[in-house]
This record gives sequence, C-alpha cells and structure tokens, in this order.
Amino acid sequence: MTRTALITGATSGFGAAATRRFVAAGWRVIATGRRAERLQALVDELGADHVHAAAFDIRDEAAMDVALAALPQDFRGINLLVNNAGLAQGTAPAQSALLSDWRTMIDTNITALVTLTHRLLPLLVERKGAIINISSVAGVYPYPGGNTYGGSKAFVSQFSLGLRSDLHGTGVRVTTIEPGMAETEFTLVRTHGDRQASDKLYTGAAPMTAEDIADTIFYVATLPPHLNINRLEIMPVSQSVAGFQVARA
Ligand code: NDP
Ligand code: 8X3
Repeated sequence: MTRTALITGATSGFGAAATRRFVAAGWRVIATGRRAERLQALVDELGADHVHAAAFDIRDEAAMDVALAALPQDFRGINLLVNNAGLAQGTAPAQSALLSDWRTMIDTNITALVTLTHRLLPLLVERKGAIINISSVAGVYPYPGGNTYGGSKAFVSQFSLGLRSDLHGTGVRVTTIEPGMAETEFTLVRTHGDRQASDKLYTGAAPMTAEDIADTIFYVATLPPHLNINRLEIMPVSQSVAGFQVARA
C-alpha cells in the first residue's frame, strides 16, 4: 500500500532531500514551504502522482488550513508527519540579538510546529502513523549565539517526548532527530544571506549533507512498527562538543 508523508520545509536542504528519498521508495509526499517555484520543480522532477505541492507560510494558520483542506484525495491518508521547516536567525549574543529574529524563530520552530501537529494528530492516531520532529544538537548543548535557536529546539525535543507519553497505546510513533552541522541553506538564512560566512563555515569541515539526514529520516520512518527511536543525535565526525568557558577578571 502506498504511504503518504507530509514533509514541511521541502523547498531546500533536509526537506527537499527527504522528499526525493521517500518518493524513490514509492511514498507519496505532500511537500510544503513558501517558495512555490521550488515545490513546483519537485513536482516536475518527481511527478504529480508522487508529490503534491502545498505552498504556504507555516506561521500562517489560516493558510495552513486552506492547504490541508485542498489536499487531493490521493494525498489525504497521511501516515507520517515530518516537522522539518525551521530556521536560525542571527549568531549574536543574547544581549545584542534582534528581538524580531527571536520572534521569527519561536513562531516558526515552535508555534507553527505545534499548530500543524495539533491539526494532524487525530488523523495520525486513526492511521497509527508517525511523527518525526527535526530538532538540533543546539537544543541539547549550548553554544555562544545559540540562545533562542537552541531554546526553540530544546522545546522541539521535549515536546516530542511529551507527545510520545500522550500517544502511549495509540501505536503512533514519535521521534526527534537532533542533527549537528549539515551543509544546506541553513547558514545562509541564519546570517541573513551572507554567502561568504556560509561557505567559510562549511569549507574543509566535511559537514553532513542533506542526503545524510534524509536517509536518517527514512530509516527512522521505516523501522518495524514495534520499534520507536525516541531521540537520535547525529553529527559529522568533524564536529564534537567542547567544554565550559571561564571568564577571568
Ligand atoms: P534550509 O534553510 O535549507 O531549509 C529550511 C526549510 O524550512 C526551507 O524549505 C524553508 O522553506 C522552510 N521554512 C522556513 N521558514 C518557513 C516558513 N515561515 N514557512 C514555511 N516554510 C519555512 O535548512 P535545513 O534543511 O538545514 O533545515 C531544516 C531543519 O533542520 C530546520 O528545522 C533546522 O533548524 C534543522 N537543523 C538544521 C541543521 C543544519 O546544520 N543544517 C542542523 C540541525 C537542525 P521556504 O524558505 O521556502 O519557506
Ligand atoms: C544547527 C546545528 O551545529 O549549527 O541546528 O548548531 S549547529
């Protein structure tokens, strides 16, 4: 039986790679994101039988409802929700960060994620489906400039564990994936479009690729139904966690 995944943030990075990975395995994918032309390119590449493009700003609750109501019949039986859309904005310390950046991260990484999850939970329970939430190592380990981004991802990880508790006995699986550094448009977005800064971060660092994370998402989604990975932390070998810092007078 063909299974259907709704993957948010499919216009780029992990979401686009995951869309390709799931379709290659015969799934149908509802691909979301704001950049409609990129979603259309996925439809053109992978076929309208396999990909349905739903272009909307995930922070816009009314637009989300319109998109869900407009799903074609073949794409209505959602088995898997991949909450991937998200972003970091800024690398400044908290005391000089922009409040508008913080609000954008909270609205996208937290509020939109819980809203979509709330909308789809009844269907996922009915279908004994699964939820995969994309968190980050930034939600587990603090680093300078991580402030609200890390906080928003800590929410995602803890929300996932809470969902798992509440969904006990329903057969619905919930996993949070906590990736480290992966080369996508993430740093371009974080730096408000600084290509040099993005290239500098990844050059020579052997970061993970979007395909690495897509494969991980697919692995989690296709485990035997009696297994649930609660949280999965994954980093490139080149990245590790450093210790404490001490300020001296
Ligand atoms: P990209 O910037 O390449 O992709 C982010 C995706 O999120 C895009 O498709 C973007 O679509 C979508 N998105 C962002 N804001 C909105 C919005 N308001 N409405 C709809 N869609 C939105 O980054 P990644 O693929 O790297 O990031 C995917 C997830 O992985 C994020 O949650 C990120 O925090 C997380 N992550 C990334 C890591 C990394 O090192 N790359 C490591 C750990 C976690 P569009 O702009 O078209 O709307
Ligand atoms: C982003 C991962 O390592 O850049 O979520 O903080 S990292």
